[in-house]
Amino acid sequence: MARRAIDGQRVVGAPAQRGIVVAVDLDDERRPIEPELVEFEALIEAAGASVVDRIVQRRPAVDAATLVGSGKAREIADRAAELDANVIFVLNDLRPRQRKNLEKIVPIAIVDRTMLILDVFARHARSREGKLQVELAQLRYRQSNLIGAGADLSRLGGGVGTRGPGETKLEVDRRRIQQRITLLTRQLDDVKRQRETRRSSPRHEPLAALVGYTNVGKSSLLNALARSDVFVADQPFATLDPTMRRVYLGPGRYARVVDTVGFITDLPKDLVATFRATLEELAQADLLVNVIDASNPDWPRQRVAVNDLLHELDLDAKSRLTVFNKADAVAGEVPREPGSLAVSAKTGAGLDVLRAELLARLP
Ligand SMILES: Nc1nc2c(ncn2[C@@H]2O[C@H](COP(=O)(O)OP(=O)(O)OP(=O)(O)O)[C@@H](O)[C@H]2O)c(=O)[nH]1
Ligand SMILES: [Mg+2]
Repeated sequence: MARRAIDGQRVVGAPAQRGIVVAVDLDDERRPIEPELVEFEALIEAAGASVVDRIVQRRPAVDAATLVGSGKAREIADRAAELDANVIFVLNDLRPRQRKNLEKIVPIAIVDRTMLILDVFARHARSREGKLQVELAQLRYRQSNLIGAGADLSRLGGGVGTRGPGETKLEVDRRRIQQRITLLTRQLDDVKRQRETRRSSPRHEPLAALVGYTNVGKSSLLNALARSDVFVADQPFATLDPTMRRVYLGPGRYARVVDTVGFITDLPKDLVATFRATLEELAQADLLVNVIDASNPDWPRQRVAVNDLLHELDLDAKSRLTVFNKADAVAGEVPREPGSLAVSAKTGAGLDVLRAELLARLP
């Protein structure tokens, strides 16, 4: 059976992963679980796995030892055997101790939300820098959470990864992981230096950066504005590498518009750390165009996540323009706020107003 080395390639043609979604619902009315589950399942799909069941346990707090209650854990194990599932996807944060205990009761791979997001990133990374960044984030996360290679999504499938690795295997893994981290860090430094050299070339046209939650239509908007053909897909994290296009605003006036990686609630810390260099390019922008998916009833929650991340990236002081996209798909009224615009990247509605606004707001 072909296996994926720590630094190796994805196994081609590996059998599909059949997953059970597991979540603890803390019944917090400020944080309803349903939208989070919907988003979680979209991530699972983007990672190429399928959901065969969903088990949600409602309780006032997570179990300190096993996350779900131990009775529930046994129920999950039975269900997994019955449905021939080879992975459980856990929505809540999982401490190393909880993971270890849970592994003993449910003897299949356990993948948490962070690992899932990292896996989707790994699948979608195209540039050398993107690939290095994702692998580094994966290894760091694995290292700090004592996760063995048995839980590697891309290795799952018939017979593989049905159990966590033994202690000795883990020791070997750990040493190799550390060596690999050192190497990746060095390579990334090189890439960064090269980019800085490129950046120092003269730029005279103003720069607007599209920011927003994942899947809101940032790339579509760039395409509509620049008449370009950047990759667009109805799934989270279709874009990872920043893409810049020149956009015509009016006679003799152009702007550079950059499309970047989308945000998500609780974006894994290891990812923010490794992607900081990419995101730092936002600091170069004259204007942040905050794109919102007006057709998604969950947009207010998404907006909070975006604001939190912009704050974390020290971008609070940047000039911002709020754009409600997918206006064509809104049932009822498009949300309006002072200074905001409603557009549709799909139909082109509102793009003239957006161009005019960019012209007025950019230096
Ligand atoms: N109805 C409608 N759909 C849209 C519109 N803009 C984008 N979409 C769809 O929304 C989905 C996501 O679009 P993308 O442009 O890939 O979104 P993104 O923000 O770049 O997403 P990531 O790069 O994955 O973060 C695609 O299926 C698009 O076709 C719009 O104005 N109206
Ligand atoms: Mg995109």
